[in-house]
Amino acid sequence: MHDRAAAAATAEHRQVRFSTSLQFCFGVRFIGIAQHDEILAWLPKSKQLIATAILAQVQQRFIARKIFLGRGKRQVEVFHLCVGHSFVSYAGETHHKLGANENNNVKVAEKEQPKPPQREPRLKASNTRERAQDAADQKKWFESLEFVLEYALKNQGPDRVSFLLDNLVDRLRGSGVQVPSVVSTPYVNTIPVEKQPSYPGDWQTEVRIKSYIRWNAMAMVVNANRLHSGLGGHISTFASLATLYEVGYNHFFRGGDSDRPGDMIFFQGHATPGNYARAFLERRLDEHHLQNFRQELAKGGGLSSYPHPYLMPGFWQFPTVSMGLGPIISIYQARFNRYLKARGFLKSEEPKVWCFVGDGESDEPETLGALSLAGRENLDNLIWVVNCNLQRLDGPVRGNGKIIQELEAIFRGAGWNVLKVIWGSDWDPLLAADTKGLLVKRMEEALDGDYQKYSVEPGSYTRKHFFGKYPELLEMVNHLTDQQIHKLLRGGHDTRKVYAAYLAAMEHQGQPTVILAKTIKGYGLGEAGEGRNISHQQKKLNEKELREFRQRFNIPISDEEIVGTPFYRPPVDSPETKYLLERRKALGGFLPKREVKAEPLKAPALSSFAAFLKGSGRTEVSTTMAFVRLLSHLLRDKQIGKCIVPIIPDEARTFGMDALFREIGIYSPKGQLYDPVDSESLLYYHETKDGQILEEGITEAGSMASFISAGTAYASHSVNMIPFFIYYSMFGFQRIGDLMWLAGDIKAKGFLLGATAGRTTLNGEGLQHEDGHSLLLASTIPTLLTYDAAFAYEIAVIIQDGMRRMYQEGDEIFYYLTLYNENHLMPPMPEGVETGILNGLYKFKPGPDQKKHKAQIFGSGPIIRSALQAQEILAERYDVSADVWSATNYKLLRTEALRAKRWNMLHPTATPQKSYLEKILEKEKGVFVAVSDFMKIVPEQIAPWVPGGLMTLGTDGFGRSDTRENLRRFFEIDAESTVVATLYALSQKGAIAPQVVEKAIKDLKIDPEKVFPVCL
Ligand SMILES: Cc1ncc(C[n+]2csc(CCOP(=O)(O)OP(=O)(O)O)c2C)c(N)n1
Ligand SMILES: [Mg+2]
Repeated sequence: MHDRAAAAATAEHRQVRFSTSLQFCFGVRFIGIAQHDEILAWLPKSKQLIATAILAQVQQRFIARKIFLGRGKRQVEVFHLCVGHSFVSYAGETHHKLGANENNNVKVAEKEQPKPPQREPRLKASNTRERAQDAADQKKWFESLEFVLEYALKNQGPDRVSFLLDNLVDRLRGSGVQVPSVVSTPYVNTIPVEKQPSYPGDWQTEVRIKSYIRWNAMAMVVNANRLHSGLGGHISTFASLATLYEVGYNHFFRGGDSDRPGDMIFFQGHATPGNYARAFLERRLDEHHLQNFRQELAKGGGLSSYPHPYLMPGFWQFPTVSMGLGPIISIYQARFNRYLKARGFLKSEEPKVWCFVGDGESDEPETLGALSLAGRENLDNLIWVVNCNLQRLDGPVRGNGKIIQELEAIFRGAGWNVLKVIWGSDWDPLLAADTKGLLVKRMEEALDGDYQKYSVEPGSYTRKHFFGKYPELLEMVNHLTDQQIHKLLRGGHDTRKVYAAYLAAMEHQGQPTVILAKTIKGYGLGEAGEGRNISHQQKKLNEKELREFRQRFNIPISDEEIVGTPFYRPPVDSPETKYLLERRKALGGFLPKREVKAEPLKAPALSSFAAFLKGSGRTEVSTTMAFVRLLSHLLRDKQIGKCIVPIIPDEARTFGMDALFREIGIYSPKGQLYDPVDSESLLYYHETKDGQILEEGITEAGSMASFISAGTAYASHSVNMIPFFIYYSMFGFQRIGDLMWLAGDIKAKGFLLGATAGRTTLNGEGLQHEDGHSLLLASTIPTLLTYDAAFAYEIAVIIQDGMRRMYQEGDEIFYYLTLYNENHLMPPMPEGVETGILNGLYKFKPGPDQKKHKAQIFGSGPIIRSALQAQEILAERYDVSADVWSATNYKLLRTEALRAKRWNMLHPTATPQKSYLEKILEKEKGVFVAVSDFMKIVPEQIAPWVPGGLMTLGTDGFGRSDTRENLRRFFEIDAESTVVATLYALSQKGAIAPQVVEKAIKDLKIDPEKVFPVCL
């Protein structure tokens, strides 16, 4: 048998580390089979049972066949403990009291001894005597345990053994021991039938409610598409989810009507018809809403296709339809809830965070990318339900494999509690009769592609191809008709199994839980789409299919009516409506529901930023440094300091923020269990349980998820938190733009700080780091204000006003500010420029009088210095007086101008309106030039409203690593290039001769034949 086991060890298993006693005593969680030959070598060979047990931990198929048949992971864990952990207490030799230090590592309580063994007996013993002693101890422990198990197995049966082992595991867990997990367990339900709690609800009423919801959800999509072909919508996702939702709605999901925040539920994005259909039964929505599904512009309003708080702000809380974003945000949301609790903002009972995930969605890197955070931080306030309907849009998720098994291994490896809900109750008697493990073996053998086929084909097919593989199995289902075989329920459609899993998830402590629920896509649609590859796209049902649907779910709609696919809602005083409402009342109100109850904050007055308004004197500073100082200043503010949430993906030192580590601490649920290497220094790396900084490590996506959680605390926790997420600007919109888009949808508030901005300012870093387009990407988000500040006082004015607007006035917007790392003198704020800074453009330094020609140069960020130098050169050498303007926000200028233009178009006979931009430029003379460290298209946004047009300079093209000077010449945004552009604009207007420009090019040493920096 050992040989067979070894032979069966597949390459994919080998990559998983085997955890032996030493490893898992000290926190390593993974268990696999990579070194199974070594394990076998130190197993007591004569004892087949234990050997099998160990093999079971390394070979799941043996688990299924041998002593762990159908019992799941726990026994396996216990065997790890027994063998790897020197399970002396049960052997009756010594009673160890196992405890855990704060790091959750095993420690033996003081005065208790002996210590747990520190090494693998055979592999690590340092000398012969020790080795012999270890081996002898080990043997005794094995024998003692084995005796107990064999005795129990013989005399009391597997159930009692299971009970015994479960209790031992619980005892260890209760003592804080990190019980390791195997990466995969048999393809059966994790919760055995004997552990299933009884169902507390009125099961039959619930079934009826669920059926009506199913019908209405289907009818919404069918009706919408009948009226307007191509409106889209999805029937089959919710059809697979209905039970998973309904058990939650009737028994678990807590609403937020009390002081406690409601549970935060990330519903599967394209299953919205199910949520709407339920809200209809709850009488939160009416028939006209359902009729206007996906017709949001219809009279009286419609329903958004997917969960969008921006479009339905009283209803949806979490946008989820961009696959992967809901899952990652849910993890950081659960973590942020803990952060709020640790910092004293969340005083009431902690809400649960639920996230419904598609099995196909699990392929998105964002879905699985942050799992380990949830495991590491013991987020037992987080429950994921993966709807394993085995299909995605085009076809099977893992036709040649098993998505549930694959996910189980991943989640377990990341430290999650995994509950598999694979088989419905109909399978319980079959599994009970499966004394030889043949059924489980067959369950393991069949692939997801096969299971999909079983859901589509008649029962005779399953009889022949699934059960028929082994005569004994065939016999086992002799008493079932083909129809009954076809109807054998999958776990995710079985209310009782789902309830058991949810309850276990709610009660589980110390780990997040994932429920892997096996379902059928398009469940109940029959030939119209159940289990079929076209199921995801199915939007229409013919009359026959409608009748079948009605029949299957007992919907009280007559033959005459059925063609019209009417909605059905039981009367107000019906048992169903009463039950439904009573359940929601008992659970604290309706969900989903978004409500803004946060008290406004008082933003500090601009005068409190005096230090930033008066300039930097003779000291050169960058806008990044100015921002960091401003942040420190805000953190000390008595009113709002504590509400600030600095979020940093491992770049605090780059941005000069390391002083904050000690000052306000880095949030860590475990505090700091080690002596930091720099503890002697003033700025040591300080982790603490109530730390204020979210130091996320290298994950911009995770940081953005934290930003979103913090930025929506005003709606989800009724408390205004002010996130400042500072990052390398290149790795913002470009890398995680979809999360930033979602931040707009979810109405997150706060400040995004794109540091190291500018294609030429971050010199030396090259193509992948130098950002000259984040402002452009940012400009696509409607509720985002994007600022490109040049000076410290501008930063102060923008942030002060941002706080006022978002937290005092309640505007549901957010901010993006570029920050640069170029040091220069920060001038004092000129009089009266605040409005100009906020509106996007103001005159910073007028040119000298009495020059022949006039020009206006708009500069942004540190490149305003090119404009200022050009101003001098133009005056001195070319008789041009150039006024220099600071352009802080082209997007806003454009939006304002568009607004005025549109109004004028629609009111052609009224006095035309003028935008801010038009007003401030109308009296200005000369040519207009814009220069910045961003692509030309950024200033070009305002070109239509600039008198005489706009000459733009910018950094189109890939970045390069070189000095700032060289880069600015290369991209033609330095002072000399600005002079030439201004002169050229003047020559274009006929104000000067082209020869003057040509001479300037020569004098200023610009190579007219130099390479064009923009490709193509
Ligand atoms: C990022 C992203 N890519 C693609 C899509 C389009 N899309 C919507 S649903 C879907 C299939 C989802 O399959 P699964 O996650 O298994 O959900 P199911 O409908 O099967 O429950 C796809 C590809 C999307 N919404 N988001
Ligand atoms: Mg799916």
